[in-house]
Parts: sequence; C-alpha cells; structure tokens
Amino acid sequence: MAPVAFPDGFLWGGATAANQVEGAYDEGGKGLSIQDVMPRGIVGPRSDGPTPDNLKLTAIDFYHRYASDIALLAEMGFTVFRFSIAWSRIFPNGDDEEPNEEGLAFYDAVLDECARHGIEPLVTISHYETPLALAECYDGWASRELIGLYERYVRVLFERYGGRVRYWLTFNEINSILHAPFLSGAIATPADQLSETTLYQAVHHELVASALATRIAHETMPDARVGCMILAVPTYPLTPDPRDVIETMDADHRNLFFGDVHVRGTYPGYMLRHFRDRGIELDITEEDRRILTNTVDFVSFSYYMSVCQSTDPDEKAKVGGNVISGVPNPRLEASEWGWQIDPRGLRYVCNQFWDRWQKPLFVVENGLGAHDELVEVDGVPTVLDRYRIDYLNDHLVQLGEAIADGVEVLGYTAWGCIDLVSASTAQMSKRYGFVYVDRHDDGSGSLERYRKASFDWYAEVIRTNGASLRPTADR
Ligand code: BGP
Repeated sequence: MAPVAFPDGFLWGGATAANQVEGAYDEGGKGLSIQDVMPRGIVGPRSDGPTPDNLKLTAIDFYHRYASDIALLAEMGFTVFRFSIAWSRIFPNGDDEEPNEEGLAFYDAVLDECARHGIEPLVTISHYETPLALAECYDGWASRELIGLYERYVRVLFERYGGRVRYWLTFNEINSILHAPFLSGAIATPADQLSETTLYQAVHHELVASALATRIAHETMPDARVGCMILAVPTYPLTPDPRDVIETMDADHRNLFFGDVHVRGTYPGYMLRHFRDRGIELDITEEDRRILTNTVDFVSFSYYMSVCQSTDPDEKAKVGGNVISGVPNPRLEASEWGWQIDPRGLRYVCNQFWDRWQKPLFVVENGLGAHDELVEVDGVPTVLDRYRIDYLNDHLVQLGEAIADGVEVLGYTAWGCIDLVSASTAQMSKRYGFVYVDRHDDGSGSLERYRKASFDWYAEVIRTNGASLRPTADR
C-alpha cells in the first residue's frame, strides 16, 4: 500500500476542555459552571453545589500548570492546540454587565504560551461548561435570552483575543443537546419533563447564537475561520432490510441536521417534516432566519465510534457510547468503556460530510479512553500504551485514506492529549493522554506529569507529517 500522505501545513495537535483540565473552580473570580455540580458526569446525579468528590474542581490543575503543560505539547511538535474558554471565568454568572478581567488575563497568558511555541490556538467558545446561574435562572438554552448573553460573551472574546486566535468553534458537539440537555444545553428542567418543543426551541436558540457569532467574527476579524462542532457517529443499518436502512437514515438525520443548518443556513425539509409530524411548533422569527444565513467556514467534529440501527424489537440491547447510543455492531470490538472501535468509520464520516457540505473538515477529537499503568523503564516512570498507539495509528491511516479520497482536512487534534477528567463518567482513570497525570479517581496523586510511550510515537508522526504511520493490512 502507498504510504499515508498528509498535505503540507496539516495541523497536528491535541484537544482539551477547560472544565476537564483547569481546576481552580473558585479562583480568579470564576463563577460556578454546570460542571461544578456534576460530580459523576452525565451518568450520575447532580449535587447541590461543589462537593469534594467532584474531580473537576481541581482537575489536573492546568490553571496553575499551563505553561509547563503547553511546553510538553510543544515538545511533541504540536502545531495546534484546541482548548476551551470557561464562560464562567469571563462572566461568572453569565449575565453580568462587565467581564471579569482576571479570567480574561488567564487566557491571555495561555495564548502567550501557545505563541511562544508557535502553536496555533483552536478555541472552543462553549464546551459543556455554561455558567450555572444561566441554568438555574433561565433554564439554559431553553430561554431566548441566552442568545444575547452568548453574543455579549463572544464579542468580549473576539475583541480581546481576535488578533491572536484564527480558528474558533462555537459550541462543542452541538447535536449532543438532544441526548444530554443539561450537559450540552444547561437546561435545568429534568429530561423526563422536557417537551420536544422546548428541546428543539433550545436547539434553535443555539443555532441562531452560533450563526450570530459567525457573523460577528466575520465582521470584526477578517482572518477568522469559524467552525461548527458536531459529535459524529456514523450510523449503519444492522441488516440489509430496507426498513433498517430507513431507520438508519432517520437517526443520521438527527445529527446531520445540525451541520445542514450551519452550512446551508436554513432548516432542511426532513426536519420540517419531523416537526410537522410531531406537532412541534417553534418560535422562529424573520430576524432568526436572516442570522442563520451566516454559514460556517469549516466543519469540525469528534469521532470515537460508530453505531448500528435496527427496527427489530428484539435488538433492544444498546451499545454504550459517546452521548449517542445505538445497537451494537457484531463485527466490532469495544473499548473498556464499551465504545465500539471503528477506524474505517472515520474515513466513512469524512467522505459523508465532505460530499454533503463541501467544506473543509477538522477532526478535533479522537482517541482511546483506557486504564493505564505507570511502570518504570530505566528508572523513568512511563506508560507502555501500545493499545493507544494502535488505536490512533489505525484512525490516522483511515484519515489519510479520506484525504486520498479527495476530502479536504485542515488538521487533527487528539482528544485529551494530556490526561484529564472524563466528561461522561467524571473519572480520572479513563485516560486518553500522551502525558500521564498522577491523579486518581479517589482524588489522590501528586499531579506530576510523565511521558507515555505514545508521546514519542506521536512526536514522530508529527515530525514526519504522517509518513511514520504503519499502514494497515487492508482498507
Ligand atoms: C466528547 C466531549 C469531550 C470528551 C470526549 C470523551 O463527547 O466533547 O469533552 O470528554 O467526548 O468522552 P469521555 O470523557 O466521556 O470519555
């Protein structure tokens, strides 16, 4: 097989989110975010306030260690670093009149560190960390008022960081709101009491806010490139039964809809039908429709797994997954957390998105959450994470295949490039990093950092622009 070829200037790096790395939840004038009351992630109950068992309150202490952490990323040769800004550091309650200068100064310092190492920042404006007060006082994105509050927030970010940040993402995994309304949309109403109309109204508010941010970015920062961010879950029919194929199409539409609005600037017919069939009547103003025509420059997405769909009532078993679940694929193996591993799904979804939207793609999350064991090699602590290297190698080979298919891909940021707290389970033990962080599920640990075997492996992939990847036996 021909070696994998990545284009010149392809951006290589990793990704994090503020709530999963920073800690310092009550320092620097930060207000509480929804994550500060989610000690068990999305799988467990919320708490009334910050509780000592919530690992995210300290996380990996990136807030105090960002300089040495970014230096480690630079050592691997990163040319891009995706991180998010904690909204509650900038507007502690979300609806404050004035931003918090100390919060702004923190991200100045992070950006300075990126610049020092020649690393391009890729900034997520909202990554599952809405200020808690917006959930409690407004029911999160169910309220139209959030559009104006988000606008105030992005105007501050663009004005302050516009000269230094070119790539912006409006909402992390925006389609996850359909499955995790509190995590993704800060909607405090319990999911079982939430009507579909309210949920889709919240979706609409986010879509308008995203398009508004895109318009403001284009007006105020001529070089900016704004992307939407979608949780990509390629969906396969479990059998060739045409009913399974249509079921699959319907399930896929629920995700593709978000990209369709971001790229085409209007609601697709299949969603209008969905709304009609279910009696969902949304408040969509003429001004909203005008704002939605401000379409994105690129499409970014996370990719961890694929799922199957079936109409067979006996196929009840659901495979666990990255927020979105489905029927297990009998041809695939799964991670220790039950996420089915499917490198070819990455090639498939790249082609699907490119064929559909003809917009450059950016893979902004991908990786393997696994238990790691710290061992000593020549007296140096490390992790021999061959399993992670294999996972990433096989996915990158398939990304190379997609590029060979003609798909335009701007870059790749491996999720959790430094170990961090898991979003779904709030565990430390679900590790993704090239860098091991000595912290454990019970909160113990020195927070020391150690390079894993995958650290040198990834550095070599970046140095050779992908040429060092091991081709897989078949396509
Ligand atoms: C995505 C989120 C990330 C991240 C990742 C891995 O859904 O955007 O925040 O955490 O999934 O998920 P987890 O941490 O649950 O393993």
